[in-house]
Amino acid sequence: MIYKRSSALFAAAEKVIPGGVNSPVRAFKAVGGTPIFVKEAKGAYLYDEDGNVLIDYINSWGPMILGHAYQPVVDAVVEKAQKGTSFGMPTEIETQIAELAVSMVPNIDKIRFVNSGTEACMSAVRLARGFTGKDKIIKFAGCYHGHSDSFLIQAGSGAVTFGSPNSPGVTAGTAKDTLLANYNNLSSVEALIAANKNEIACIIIEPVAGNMGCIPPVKGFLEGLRTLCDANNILLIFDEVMTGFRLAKGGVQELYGVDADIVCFGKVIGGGLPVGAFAARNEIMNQLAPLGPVYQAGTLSGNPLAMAAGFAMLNELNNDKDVFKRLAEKTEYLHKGLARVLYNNNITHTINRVGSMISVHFDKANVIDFETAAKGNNETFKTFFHGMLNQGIYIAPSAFETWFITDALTYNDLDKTIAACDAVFR
Ligand code: KE4
Repeated sequence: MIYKRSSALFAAAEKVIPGGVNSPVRAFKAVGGTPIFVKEAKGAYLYDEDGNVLIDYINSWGPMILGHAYQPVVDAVVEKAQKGTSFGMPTEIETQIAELAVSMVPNIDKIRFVNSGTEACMSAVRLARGFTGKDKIIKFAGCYHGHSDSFLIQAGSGAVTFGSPNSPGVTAGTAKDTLLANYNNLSSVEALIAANKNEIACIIIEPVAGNMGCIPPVKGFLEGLRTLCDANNILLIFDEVMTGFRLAKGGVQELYGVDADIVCFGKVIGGGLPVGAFAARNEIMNQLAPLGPVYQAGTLSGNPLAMAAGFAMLNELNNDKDVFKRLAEKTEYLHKGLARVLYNNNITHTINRVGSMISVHFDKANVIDFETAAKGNNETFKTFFHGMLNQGIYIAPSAFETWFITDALTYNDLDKTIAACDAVFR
């Protein structure tokens, strides 16, 4: 693969954008090499600036669950754009997508739209603090909830990839209110609750983790968190920015049958435009301004252009009764194929998968938390990443990321991907 134009574009970008990118993981720092500049995309394929065609397993980090430039979403955006993109005043489509989301997701009566997953999670924590009157929060090592200060205490993906779990600029004052537990480890949560009696407003978690690679909750873990929250007047926040509208219509609450108090969304809910959201039952959401005292706002929140994209996307997912089954079947097929060729090439590995989220870890141990995820052989991962890329397969440029399967992938694409993996290690 040649990347002459991407290299030139990256050199130009570096002069005017920090690190040449608008989000760190895109810079390929964890795997080395020059970031790929994309010219356009359609379905499961990226067309880069050097004329290479890549099968895409990242899909903008989740949103493109039905494929790039998905026609019903494109049509909705084009049609809406011609009528104005944002007014800073209420529009009907905000109510339409809110009603649809509330009908799809359990345990929510109201939803507030924002512009990113970070905003959704940041606002959800403020709401939990306002609702409970308590200051502290529990998050899990390796989970990432966006880049607001309360979360950059030991974030997953980005910060971990850069090997600097704490970010400068986060004050000690902020850090003291964030407590760190270990994923899939209920006793670590119990210990924090015991040591901070009556001070904890919420536990925020990726109920299926995606920022340490894909890590499913072990049996009883989510149920245990629910019990601990009920016993200690703590709100349970499911950060479903990745899993929402991806793992099931009702997300992880539906898939695992565990109720959250507040649910955060991003990615798929915006259909590729900047949309985040947070949602809960009435008694919690009614605490939000202008109804209640917890302030939260946004110039472009609920703008009709982004709402049109999200509404088209959610309608497609809501009306297609087999889509999540197809996605899970394609991901299982890929899992089995990759495992077969890695085993045949004597490559020590483990693969985690939930629905249409999957990750490959080059270590023999089961990957159940941040510590075991960090044990993966990064040199093997770099060989894997570049070996696949050179064969036209784009996977996550970090061992701490998840792949996101799109329904636009054909079984022929999956077979090509499996064969490419075989070729890397044969
Ligand atoms: P955004 O602010 O990037 O829209 O969402 C933050 C966020 C919140 N919660 C979860 C579970 C997330 O995965 C994310 C963002 N995910 C990363 C991928 N690891 C986005 C990619 C990036 O940072 O460029």
